[in-house]
Amino acid sequence: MSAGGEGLWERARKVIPGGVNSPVRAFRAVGGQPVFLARGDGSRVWAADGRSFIDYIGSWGPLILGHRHPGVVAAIREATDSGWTFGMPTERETILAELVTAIVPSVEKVRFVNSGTEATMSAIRLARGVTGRDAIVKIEGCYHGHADSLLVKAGSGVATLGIPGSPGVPAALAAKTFTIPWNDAGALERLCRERGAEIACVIAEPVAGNMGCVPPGPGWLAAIRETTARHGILFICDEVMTGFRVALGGAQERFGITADLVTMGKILGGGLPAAAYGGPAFIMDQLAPDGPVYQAGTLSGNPLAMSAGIETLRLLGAVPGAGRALPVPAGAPEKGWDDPYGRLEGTSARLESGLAEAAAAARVPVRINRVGSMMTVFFTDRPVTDWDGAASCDTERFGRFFRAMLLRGVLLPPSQFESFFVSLAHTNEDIEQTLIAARDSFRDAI
Ligand code: KE4
Repeated sequence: MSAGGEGLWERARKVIPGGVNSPVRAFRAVGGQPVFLARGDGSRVWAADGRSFIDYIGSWGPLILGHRHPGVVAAIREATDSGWTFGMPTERETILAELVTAIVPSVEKVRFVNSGTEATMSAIRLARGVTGRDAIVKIEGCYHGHADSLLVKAGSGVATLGIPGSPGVPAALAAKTFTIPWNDAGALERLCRERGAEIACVIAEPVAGNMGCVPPGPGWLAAIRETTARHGILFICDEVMTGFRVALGGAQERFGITADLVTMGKILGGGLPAAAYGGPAFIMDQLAPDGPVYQAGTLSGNPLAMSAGIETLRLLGAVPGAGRALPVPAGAPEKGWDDPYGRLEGTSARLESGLAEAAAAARVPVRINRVGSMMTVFFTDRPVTDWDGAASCDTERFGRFFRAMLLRGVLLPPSQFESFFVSLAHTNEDIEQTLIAARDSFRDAI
């Protein structure tokens, strides 16, 4: 089964490993050939052969405004008129930093990098640098990019030292990463009591998006916050996916928590390569050039990406501190939506309930987890509250559902263990079309 990609894929595989620049795009988890896209606009994408799809990947999170929003197009065009990279400071970086520090709780200073991996890798180095401790804790099922210390899998038993999750990760480094189960405050408590003096940080997605969408259980985020504080361990809240997605101030705003360091990405760059990590000034000032912890980047704070990010956050309702006016690019709409997150909640809730009804009508057992405009349809008959629950899903059945939806013009993320995203460009008509496709696709999935 192809969707505009067979010739392109064969060609790509000759010069790019697997024909893709990120493994999940190869459709290994769902079967069939990957779709090669050629264009996107609003809620839709077009394959190279002209077929179009309602898009729920949204570039894996960045496109909360949909593809090619006119405001972001205008911002990018305007930035190209002045030149788009200098390797020297520009005001655009300061404007975006002022926005982030005004809207993201706990962030007084922020350093821009180019990907979520760079953000989490750097935040971990900073945590290790300021605490003088080497060990870190990650949560089973969470993904924070592909830095060595984070590509580990749980050893046998709970909270044991990590073992390499990929060839090329030195065992000695993996052994510095502890892994505990999601939603298991007891495991965190025991680990910190026994090994807390060695641990620099706990890094966690506040809403797991990379085992599929799994919300924090009652008290889970508060337990991470309280337990780490008691042991002098930094809490790194990885909001690369949830930042500006589940609320303008991210999951920290939505769930009322304040981490020590926050990593951001995806929406922050409006779909261009930009990410960041931030926190209180007394920690961030430990970074070079003021402090001893080194981190650098040729294209960090790239004015083109900064412009796309500024316009994206402006359209989502962000205003900088001290009431500064934001630049409105020539040709951009004067203002964004009224209540964008309320609007996203409405379309996302309709999609969730419609999918649940469609699955029930086809007698297919599913569990749908949703936080705001990120959600996952798990093919299982039991609640999914952690990695074990997600891993027990019927991935074959998900694959059949995915392919059936693709044939009916709906593009979902090609893996059971991913979240899909509703954007402000998704109309009620898009949602209804998706639900019509789902009614038949659930039956095909059996
Ligand atoms: P990047 O290095 O891919 O920009 O960001 C890594 C990252 C860090 N933290 C969180 C919470 C993330 O979700 C990600 C990346 N997310 C995946 C989607 N599951 C990116 C898609 C891909 O790997 O192609």
